[in-house]
Amino acid sequence: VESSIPEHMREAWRKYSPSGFTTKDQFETEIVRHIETTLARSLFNCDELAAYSGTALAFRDRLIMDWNKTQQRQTFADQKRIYYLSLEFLMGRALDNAMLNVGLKNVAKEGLADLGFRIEDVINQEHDAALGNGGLGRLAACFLDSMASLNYPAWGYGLRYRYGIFKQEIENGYQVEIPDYWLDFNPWEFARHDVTVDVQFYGWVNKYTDDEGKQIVSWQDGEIVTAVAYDVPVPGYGTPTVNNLRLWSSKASSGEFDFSKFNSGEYESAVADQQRAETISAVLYPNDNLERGKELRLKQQYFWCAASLFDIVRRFKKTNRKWSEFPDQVAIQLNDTHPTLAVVELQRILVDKEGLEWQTAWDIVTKTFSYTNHTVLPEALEKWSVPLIQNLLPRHLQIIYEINLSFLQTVERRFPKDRELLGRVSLIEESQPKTVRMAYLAIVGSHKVNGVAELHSDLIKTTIFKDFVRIYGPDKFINVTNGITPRRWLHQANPRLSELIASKLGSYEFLKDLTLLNKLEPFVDDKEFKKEWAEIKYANKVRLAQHILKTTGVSVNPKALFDVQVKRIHEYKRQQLNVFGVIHRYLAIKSLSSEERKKLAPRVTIFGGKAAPGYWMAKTIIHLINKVGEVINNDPDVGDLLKVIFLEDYNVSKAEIIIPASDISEHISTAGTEASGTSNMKFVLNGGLIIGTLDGANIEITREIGEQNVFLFGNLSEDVEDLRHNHFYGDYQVDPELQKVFDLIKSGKFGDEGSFGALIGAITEHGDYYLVSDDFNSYTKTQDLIDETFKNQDEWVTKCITSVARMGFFTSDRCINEYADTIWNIEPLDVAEEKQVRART
Ligand code: GL4
Repeated sequence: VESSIPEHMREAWRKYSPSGFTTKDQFETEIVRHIETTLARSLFNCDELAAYSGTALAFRDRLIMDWNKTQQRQTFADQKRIYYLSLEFLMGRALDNAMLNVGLKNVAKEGLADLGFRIEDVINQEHDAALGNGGLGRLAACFLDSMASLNYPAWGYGLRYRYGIFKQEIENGYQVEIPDYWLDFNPWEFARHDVTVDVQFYGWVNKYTDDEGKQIVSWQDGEIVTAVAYDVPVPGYGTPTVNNLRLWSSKASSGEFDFSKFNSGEYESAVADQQRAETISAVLYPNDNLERGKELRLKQQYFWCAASLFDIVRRFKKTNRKWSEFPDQVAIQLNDTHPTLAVVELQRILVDKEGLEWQTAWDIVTKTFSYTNHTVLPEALEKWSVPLIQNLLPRHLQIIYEINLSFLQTVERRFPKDRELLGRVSLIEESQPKTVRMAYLAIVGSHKVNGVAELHSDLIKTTIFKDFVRIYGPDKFINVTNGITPRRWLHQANPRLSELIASKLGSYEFLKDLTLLNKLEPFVDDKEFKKEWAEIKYANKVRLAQHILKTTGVSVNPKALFDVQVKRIHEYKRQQLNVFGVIHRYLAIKSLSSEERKKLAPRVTIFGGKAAPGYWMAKTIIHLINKVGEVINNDPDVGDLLKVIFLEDYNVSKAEIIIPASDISEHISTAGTEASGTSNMKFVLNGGLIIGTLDGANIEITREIGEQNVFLFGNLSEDVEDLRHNHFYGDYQVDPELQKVFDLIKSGKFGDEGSFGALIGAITEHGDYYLVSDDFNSYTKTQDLIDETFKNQDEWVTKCITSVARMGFFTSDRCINEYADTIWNIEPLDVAEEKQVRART
């Protein structure tokens, strides 16, 4: 390619191509230039937002140079690439991350100081990129960071929602949702108006035989919506690799937009068509672990899958390879079942467009795809109504039926006459209306299926996918335990702790190889080190206390034990267990004399998290927490012994303040319900201990850091079924201490007895599905043990340091390497040469 360009042109290009700032002076030149020209501001009206914008643009320039080179390098290397398809990418802020990854945060800090700004204030101007709900979306973001940091040729594909997850406000104790319009100024994306894909919906299928006797299938008419690519650079840490996250935005296709209508004065209907197209990428569905079969959601899924597949196939075709080599060049990971239509779409492209034989095409498809399951909750498993698909994607429904037919035929041959098995594993559920079981389609269309923590991967094999293990054998189903990026979740969120660790280990190499943390263990007896460790935790708590005061008006004592539960609000995550425990503690305090109270360990219980707007029970839990807080925080008998805080609008950037400030965090889901959890890893990595059930990754965290460093409680997942059964058929009674909590709530102490009664009723009348009562005693006893342990600060800090030292396993780098080796079969790109070039310049 390069040799086709004349030397004098190449020479000029080389001479003038920007090299990027490295010094403070160069940075200041860049930022001032951007503020004055790109933003048309000056010294006299440059506020913090403008300073942020200028800084972001200066760093963007640097990233985009590396981005260009990375893309060229990957094209020349011509290796297999991984495409990560996810409907959610919960990226958070980009500037701090970019500065740290490029390694120029100090340069920026000093440059900004010269210009009259504090770097923290500048960083705080940025709006979070919140294109996700919770753990699933944040995992995708951690994976992008690791894939870039490890130099894998990787692309993310998602949707460019105009509105991310809603902003949460609390009014009179109730959650209120505010739309999250985040695109006013977003320097981190590049609109590629030249990279578009036309995506078809509705219409009908025409099947005929052509003159040569060949079966032709064509999908005709319907409507066309155009996908426009927006590229977001994803910088790796300490490497020249900057990968790409491509987000699709929908707009009316120029062919579709009816100019004749416009001319004839039907402006309104012409504009309505346009708006209908733009609606597809307008808003993120705000549910976590819940599926609601809405047509617009199906449209989003197909729109994004079709655009991404077209793009991937287009890139493959440029290499002029045979179709049989497609799986040697392309791996596609399905992040949950949301992108499962991509399986059907690739089969459609290969058969209908490229003319491959059905079976040849299907072999290519199954070698290309792999699928990650993220939940066993039945209400989260996607099932699309057959009539809905029939109408929106008529050709895809035919293909699904054909896939099903040939799959069931294979099953029938292997297990003759097992009619029930056929019914159970069919991709079509014979319900009213019929539905397509998307998880089953994803399994059939993939060569590997993985769960996200050991227990979860075992559970999917013995419960929801049991029959498929019989059919395909056990090797198709594997475990890849989740991980988190230590760059954002240690170095960025907790810079002082990262620095202290680096001072002991001799370098920041642990950020690239987290297992090096084990070299901290010998320091657990180092007095000076422990003192510094404790000081850093205290400083982080002071910072959070200031945030709490500013946002809630409640003053909390940073010397108290900070007990944190931040995550989506969901009955299975059991924030209700936590708040009932808080009321139990309140009753205990009230029952003591003022002398006895002096012996108690003061505690601040902090909650945060969003409830899906349509999830009434979750909203009621938020309301109860806030009302309990009002009563307890204003009771003079309690004082500093107990404070209850609900932090508004929990998101990635708030997590970066909250997590480093925790002493204890709560991961207390009913055993067998939380597939993995990832905040548990973040808290421990930041020197906090956890209270948790034997669920998800808690189990592996315990194995790594040692049982003596974790506060475990509650029933085991293997006993859950029997316990539930017992609620209805045994002589079952609610825990007596919990009953006292209920009595207080019902007395009206916290108001709103009606709604809160429903929370109680779920436990006392409706079978206590989440086993709150069964685990209550064990939970409160364990909380008492935590109080006792916290009183011995020296022992506590020892536990914290030991735990951090043993957390190396939970980096997303390990996790991505496992995916690369066992599922994707891809290699990182060699960037040694590029690094040398860089070192020379
Ligand atoms: C989730 C799980 O609930 C969570 O345990 C897991 O850590 C996360 C990433 O694998 O995926 N599944 C869904 S759905 N939402 C999640 O956060």
